[in-house]
Amino acid sequence: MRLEKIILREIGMPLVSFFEASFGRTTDRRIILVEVRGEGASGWGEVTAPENPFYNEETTETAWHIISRYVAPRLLRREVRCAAEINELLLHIRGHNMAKGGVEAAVWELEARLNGKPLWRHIGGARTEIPCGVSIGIQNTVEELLERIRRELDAGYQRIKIKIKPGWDVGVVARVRERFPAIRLMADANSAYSLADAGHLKQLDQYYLMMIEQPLAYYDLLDHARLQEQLATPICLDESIRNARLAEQAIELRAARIINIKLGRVGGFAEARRIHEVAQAAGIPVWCGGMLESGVGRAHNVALSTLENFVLPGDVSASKRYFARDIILPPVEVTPSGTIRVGEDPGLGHNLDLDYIESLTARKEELV
Ligand code: OSB
Ligand code: MG
Repeated sequence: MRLEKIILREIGMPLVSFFEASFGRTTDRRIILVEVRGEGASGWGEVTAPENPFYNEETTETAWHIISRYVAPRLLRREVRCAAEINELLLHIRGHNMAKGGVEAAVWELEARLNGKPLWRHIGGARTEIPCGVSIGIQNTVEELLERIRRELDAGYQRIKIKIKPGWDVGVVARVRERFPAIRLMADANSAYSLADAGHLKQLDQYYLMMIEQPLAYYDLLDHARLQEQLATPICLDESIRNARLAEQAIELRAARIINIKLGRVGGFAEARRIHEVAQAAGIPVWCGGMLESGVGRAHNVALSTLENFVLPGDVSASKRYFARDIILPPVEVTPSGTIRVGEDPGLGHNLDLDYIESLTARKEELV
């Protein structure tokens, strides 16, 4: 397979409502779309780096730089055997997984299209319907949070994740539990705590959460293992799991009982599949996380979620929860029972709304 051209587009998309995590509030997305052209077809990917380096080190700006300066020159004008090889070709670029992952995923999509297969089958997916949950950000008041939860439950979503931070944690979870005693509920701290907070976090045990996600530092496995020893609530790692080796280390240390896999954070489908395998072999369930993606990244997340060990509902939800209008047609939709179904159309399984993408484009670069 010869990759002829990589086109980067930065699009601006306002969120229908702000999304707040412990690290800050997002109101407008700046998303890099990657179009990889080769063999007369196009594959599409999305860079999931956020606007600011508050989730991990990457940003929209750094990803643009890394792709245009390092990733594209490495992949263009050479014979690439298969999409599964891209990860290795980019190993010399340290870190910057989201930049690399956006391009890697685009090559998988291109390859799927060239083979006339849906992306989810091409990566080895096993299920045609995936269970969905929602991630609900920190709200201005607990009443607003309760109202949002009710809306998402009415829409059919199978589990609710709320964001927590110091000052918006035990008391909030208590009120959510009081109102919704039987729902599948979990909390994501995005690294807002330290091991010194173990006693405080232990209070969450009484609310029988499915899991607490990434309570401690984004790079720390050892302290998560120490915290897990003290908690009944399972710890799920997100930020800390950047590759399959770290997943092995987390499992061996008992730092996590559940793993959140994000395509971008781990550098694409090849590494996501390796983490999926490592976890499966150890009896650790996984689920697919989200980064407020547009339809392109969302469709990739749906495809990833069809792998066998994605047994827990992911943060993979309908386009309309994020954007008034998505860039793919049809948008990602969720059934009344809180699932997304995949079909047999090749590649992404959605059409790109190219005119709309063009109208959202703030900058564009063609790399040859
Ligand atoms: O930690 O899972 C996270 C959004 C942005 C950055 C980090 C996270 C999130 C979410 C929302 O929780 C996931 C989504 O709905 O796309
Ligand atoms: Mg998270």
